[in-house]
Amino acid sequence: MFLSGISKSSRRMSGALRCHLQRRYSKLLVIGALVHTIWEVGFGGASCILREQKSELGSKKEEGQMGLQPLSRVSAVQPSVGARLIVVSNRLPLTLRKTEDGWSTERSSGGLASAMNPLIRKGGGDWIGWAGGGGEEEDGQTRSAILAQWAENERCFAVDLPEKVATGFYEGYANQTLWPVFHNFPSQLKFEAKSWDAYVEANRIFCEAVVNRYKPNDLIWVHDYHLMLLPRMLRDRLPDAAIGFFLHIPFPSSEIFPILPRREELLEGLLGADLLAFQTHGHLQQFRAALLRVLGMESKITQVAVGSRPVRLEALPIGIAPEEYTDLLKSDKTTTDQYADWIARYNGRKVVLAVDRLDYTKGVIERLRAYAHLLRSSPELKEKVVLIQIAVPSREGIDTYQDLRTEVNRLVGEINGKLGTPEWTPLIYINRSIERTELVGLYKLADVCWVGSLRDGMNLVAKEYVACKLEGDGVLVLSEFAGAAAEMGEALLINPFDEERTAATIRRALALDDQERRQRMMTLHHRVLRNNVFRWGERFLAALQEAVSERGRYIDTQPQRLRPTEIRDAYARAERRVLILDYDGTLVPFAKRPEQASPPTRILDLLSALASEPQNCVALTSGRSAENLDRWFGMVRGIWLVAEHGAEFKPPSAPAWESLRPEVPTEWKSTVIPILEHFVDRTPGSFVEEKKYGLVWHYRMADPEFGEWLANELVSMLEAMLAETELRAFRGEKIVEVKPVWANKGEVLERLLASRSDPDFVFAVGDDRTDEDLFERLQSGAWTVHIGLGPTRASYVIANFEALRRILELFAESGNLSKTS
Ligand code: ADQ
Repeated sequence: MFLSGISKSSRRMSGALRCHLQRRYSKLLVIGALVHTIWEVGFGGASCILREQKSELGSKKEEGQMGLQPLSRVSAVQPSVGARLIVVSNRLPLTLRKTEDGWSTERSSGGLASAMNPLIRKGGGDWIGWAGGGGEEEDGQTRSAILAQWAENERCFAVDLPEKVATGFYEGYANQTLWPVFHNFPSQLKFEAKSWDAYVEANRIFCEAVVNRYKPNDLIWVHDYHLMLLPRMLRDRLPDAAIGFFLHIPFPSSEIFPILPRREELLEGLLGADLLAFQTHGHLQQFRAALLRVLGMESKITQVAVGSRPVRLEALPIGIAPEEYTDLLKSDKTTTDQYADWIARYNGRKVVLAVDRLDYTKGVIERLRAYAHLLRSSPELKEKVVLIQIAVPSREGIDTYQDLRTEVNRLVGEINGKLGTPEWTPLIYINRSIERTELVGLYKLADVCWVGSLRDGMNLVAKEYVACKLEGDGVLVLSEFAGAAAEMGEALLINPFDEERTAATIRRALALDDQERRQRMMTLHHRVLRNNVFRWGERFLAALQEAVSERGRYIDTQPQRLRPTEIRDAYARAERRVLILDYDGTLVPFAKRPEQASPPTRILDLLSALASEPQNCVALTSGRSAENLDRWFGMVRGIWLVAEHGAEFKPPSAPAWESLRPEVPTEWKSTVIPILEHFVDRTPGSFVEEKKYGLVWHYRMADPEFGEWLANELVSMLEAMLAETELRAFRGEKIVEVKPVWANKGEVLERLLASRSDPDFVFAVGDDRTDEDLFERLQSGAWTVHIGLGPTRASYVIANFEALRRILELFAESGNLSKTS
């Protein structure tokens, strides 16, 4: 049967797939509704839905567009072993504040500073970032003197942002638009065009600062969501520079990312880098899905091609510098004294610890509610447990954060007021930054560390706690929505949105038996020590250097322009030739409807002339149906016809078509057709074509931007649905096609080559993805030719169908010449 040969589950496809499709179909309707909403509401309207890819991203070939633009070539640099590092992040590890007593320098808080500080201290490098704003005008000279000292002593180079730019950039687009969307909180999204302008301007100012410090061979490492436009800006100014980007926060799902205003610019901004690294594979996959859906760009797991330049993609989970914590534990007096204090204070009580920036993504409110639930439902814990919640103030200029603070304060009062006793305060709430020495003492003290992020790139607190558990005591309770969960499976995982079960997990953590606790903790401890921040930094920089070298190799493997005279000479010299020609987009331009692209007489004559040469085996390969090819090319003698991308073929003068597989199942079509029809309903001008083996959704006549957008949506949806079957969905020129995976031009190649033993000239030409299967199978001696721009495995490129006709005419002429000579 049709689906045999892949897996048992896929053999049961018709029923299983049907259910699967039905389940997915309901999702499709939701997505369809979302698509519709965005279309209706606008978010900037159609103009922001999908812009044509441009400049380095390559422009899409349109009918009648002749010229092939030269590929932009960025030369390869070989960074030397001791290459200098330039780190660029929004904040420097130092923050300058204007106080009543003058200027004060503080250490910046937060995960990025915690991670990068030890790395830079150990490995060296210049750090460019914003020093914090305010007061520049009043006391500019002293301020400049302090910043000069930072540069001299700490290699920290401050970027000054005008106040308006700083506010729009930091509190505006970065933290009220990007932050909520990237953490899957679309309801918190706020957008103003002027804050976007400030974001662009801030990135531009950072770009100037980097360009001013840059020397050839430097490695530039850009950090996080504040600077997503910077890689592209830098690439334009420093085309040869080695540029890496690390995203500390999660990348949102492909259903949420598209709601982001200015999403295309952000993706294009990132693609200026040589290396894009994410905290987890999940985030990386979401990024790839966004590329496909928003820019229509396909990518491999580890790479995406931007014109002729590869961008490497990596998942590199960040670590901590464990010694920064363990050294304090072992030998710091303040830590030891403070630990002794805490022990005395909480003697006999179990301590649960939570440490967060006060941010709605960290799940503080959800934690407090779950804690209240725990206390109410577990009377045996009365006076036996204390939750210490450390909450460092964050982004207080933003209303949402003030609301959060108010609600947290209310809950703290309620818990202690209603559930505490005169002898027992169940919740200790510390709403300030605390010293590392104190934090380490708390980590050592805590029986349980409760990380309840609703969404988090990684979460370093989880790793810091585990690092401090030298003896393997303590239990980590970790949200499954923190990136850390991907590599800390020995923690007790929670869904922080589920108050009741979270409370049950905390109860379990408090009662976990000694052996299990130690086993879990020691495994985590060793892993955190091993996968530390230095290893992460080394891996990032090694990947960046490799990505830059790859740029050089990649250029070497890019197709060359085909010189007509060169191939004509090779053709003329050959005695056993195979010519494999795609049809639509290759021999003829695309027409509005498939039936309108009938072959002009000139093409039929050329094919006849080439097929009549005894040295030639000529094959016409197409995605069209056998019936269509028979109608148009049935009269051309001596030609092979290959229909439906290789599913069926007809050798010259054979009476009937042969199929690559004996049986032709069709039952799946009745499930996929309604989905395609749903897209037809939403997309005026589009239609469904049913072929013997496949189904095609054509949208050439639809609004181009909307059509492209929906096509990406449809492919990602179908790909997920069809994953375990022999069917695949792919995009062609203004089409989405579903067909069996074995129906490809590469499969039929063997039959073709067998008909011309030991050929000394193989010429294959095509313009779309289906031709890539063929190019991949052909050996290096073959003349594989791709028409137009875009990534290809072919060895050569030519501009368009007209250039191909000229080459075929040269072939035909040289055949005539050899006959007359
Ligand atoms: P953050 O959102 O800042 O970082 P996180 O990873 O938890 O989140 O790091 C917080 C850091 O601040 C930790 O080093 C912690 O010890 C420290 N800290 C927290 N509260 C404190 C307090 N009250 N006093 C002193 N120090 C405190 C972003 C992403 C994360 C990602 C990091 C690193 O949001 O998902 O893990 O970057 O990539």
